[in-house]
Amino acid sequence: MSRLLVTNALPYANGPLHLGHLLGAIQSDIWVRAQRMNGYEVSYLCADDAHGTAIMLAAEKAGLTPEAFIEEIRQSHEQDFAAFGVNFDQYHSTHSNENRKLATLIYTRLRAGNYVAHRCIRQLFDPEKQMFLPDRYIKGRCPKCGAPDQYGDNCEVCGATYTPTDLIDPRSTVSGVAPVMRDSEHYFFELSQFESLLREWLAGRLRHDGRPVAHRSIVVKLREWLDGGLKDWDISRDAPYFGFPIPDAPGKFFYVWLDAPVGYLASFKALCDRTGLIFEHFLNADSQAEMHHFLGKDIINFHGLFWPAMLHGAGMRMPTALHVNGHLTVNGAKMSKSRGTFICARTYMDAGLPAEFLRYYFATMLSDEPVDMDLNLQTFQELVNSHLVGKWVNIASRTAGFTQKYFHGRLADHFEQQEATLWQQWLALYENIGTLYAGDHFAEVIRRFVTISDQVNVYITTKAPWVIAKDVSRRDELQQVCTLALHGFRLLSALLKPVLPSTVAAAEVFLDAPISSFGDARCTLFGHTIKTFVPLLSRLDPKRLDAMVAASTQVETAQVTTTMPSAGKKNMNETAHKITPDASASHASGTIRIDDFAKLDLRVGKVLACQFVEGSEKLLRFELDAGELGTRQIFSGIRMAYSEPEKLVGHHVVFVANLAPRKMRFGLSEGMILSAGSNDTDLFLLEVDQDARPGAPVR
Ligand code: B3M
Ligand code: ZN
Repeated sequence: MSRLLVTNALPYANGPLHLGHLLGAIQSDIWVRAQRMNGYEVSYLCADDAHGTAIMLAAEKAGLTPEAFIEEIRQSHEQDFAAFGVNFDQYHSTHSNENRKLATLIYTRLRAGNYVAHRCIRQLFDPEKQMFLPDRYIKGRCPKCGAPDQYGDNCEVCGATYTPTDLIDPRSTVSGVAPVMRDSEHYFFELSQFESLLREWLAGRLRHDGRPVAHRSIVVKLREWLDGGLKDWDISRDAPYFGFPIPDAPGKFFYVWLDAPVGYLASFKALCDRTGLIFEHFLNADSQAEMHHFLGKDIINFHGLFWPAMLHGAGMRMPTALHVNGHLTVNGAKMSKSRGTFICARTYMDAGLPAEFLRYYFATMLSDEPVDMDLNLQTFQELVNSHLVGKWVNIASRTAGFTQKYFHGRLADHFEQQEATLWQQWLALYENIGTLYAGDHFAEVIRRFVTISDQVNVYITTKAPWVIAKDVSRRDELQQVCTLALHGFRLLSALLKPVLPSTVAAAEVFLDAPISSFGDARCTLFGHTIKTFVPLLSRLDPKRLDAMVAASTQVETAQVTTTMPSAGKKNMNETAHKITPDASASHASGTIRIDDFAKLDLRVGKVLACQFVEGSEKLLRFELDAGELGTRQIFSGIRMAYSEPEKLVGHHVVFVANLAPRKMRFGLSEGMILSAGSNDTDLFLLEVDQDARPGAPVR
């Protein structure tokens, strides 16, 4: 009962992750983190879905073996998930030994149970390429309206649906030749034998708590399919195919969707082998462990019909629950490359946007209902700035300074009556947070967050600690205000922890009090000493969103010319901005006019952060407070001259603010910091007096 297997839908190994993938993964990651805080032991699994015709052909086009092709993509997927804090215990591949063994085992058991039938089917065949063609690899003229270049299943011009054999003048999109009809023996999984079992399972009658396996709307949909009569499922494909061979069936391979969900188990098997967990305890038919699948609404037939039937037919346990999410739109429309809203995970990170902002935005809208979600970039910016910076972090920044200055960081020993009453009020609002998370009601959690943080902020504003602080006789009162506010801050931090794991970790360091369960934050910290406050988050700068959209628009052309999704990145330059004399601005004599100089927008920037850049010997990454210009990220090639970058924090430097932003391998560089000197090691930052205001123009 206290152990959970949690899976996230497996992305195909044929392209980079985009924000749509992240929606589901962030949802499952938040759920897993919350369940751990609820006291469960969780194994959180994912893998790349590496088989099938599409991947086979994409690898061929890229001039790679399928194995090499999928391996490169797997690595990029793993990195991208990690960058968004999606923390799988095991990230595996369906093209693995574990999966071959398990898929073969399950199939063998299904065959032994008489659930597999053979039948001959007629299918279009590419005589040039010597392969059977899935419907989407055939194009021709629409049989209804005559529109050219239509796919094998429906016409995008008149909307007619048909089968590929109806097309006029059909062509294989692989070779361009006309396909021919051919017979082939296929293997079918007889799903109809499982109808009554699936009805029981769907109703939740196989769960020990009797709860439904999925949201009502999903159960209704799955039941419609059951009512309509279950058709046998074609699980074989003919060679050439990238997949696992079917035992005792030369030239036949498992259809990609047969071994894809088995990939969940393969990933878990690899985890067991690594950590000593016992696979059978989780997968035996009588296992008490729960198995939760997170997936998109377009693949519920696989997870809600075929997969539970396969598991049961093979003598294994069935899934406990399906958590289904809708699709992601960006700015109200389907993600589109021409609008710059087909946004890859990498592009978001490279624009210097904090991953946890996206996690927060998704959380504000997620519920147990599989509805589509819109990422409105304007709302996104307003929401994270107002909620996270304006409400949550603000509580700490308004009270931590006084706590340090007047009490050496020490909190009061008790609450006075008013404070005790408010604390109880907030605890009441915090009630059931763990249960809300467990039921996928993230948006409701966030509503509680907003209510509590508004109350804490109203309390601070009403008390006005900045006024009380001026009166030495009111020190106790001041300590009460800070103590209660910081307790509120901690409660909110615990609430947010599954959503913002790394930011809350920094809050825990500041409070010097760990949060490992939701209950932890209910305990008071009387007499406790906190650490110095460091700003946890800075406001989202809209320029970064613009940069992300601009970079996404460019990606389209980059992807047209490169077959490998990551190949585009290799062209990106590592070197930072260098001054290159602009011929048009310089005169023959080598002098410039004042209006040439005026083109430079030089500004004072205060260094908020300065770090080494992993993988670069030359660069330091700066984050500057640029006053009214917001914050700026700038990569500067002065690493060799500054071996302790953290010492630059707090310094005031001069930078060119109107240099066009430049996309680098490590992120967006938004300007150039001025330094004096002539070579890599002999460089000195131009500094400005500490009193200069960040953002002040330099003339
Ligand atoms: N690879 C991706 C999709 O259809 C597919 C999921 C497999 S989950 C076992 O969304
Ligand atoms: Zn048509």
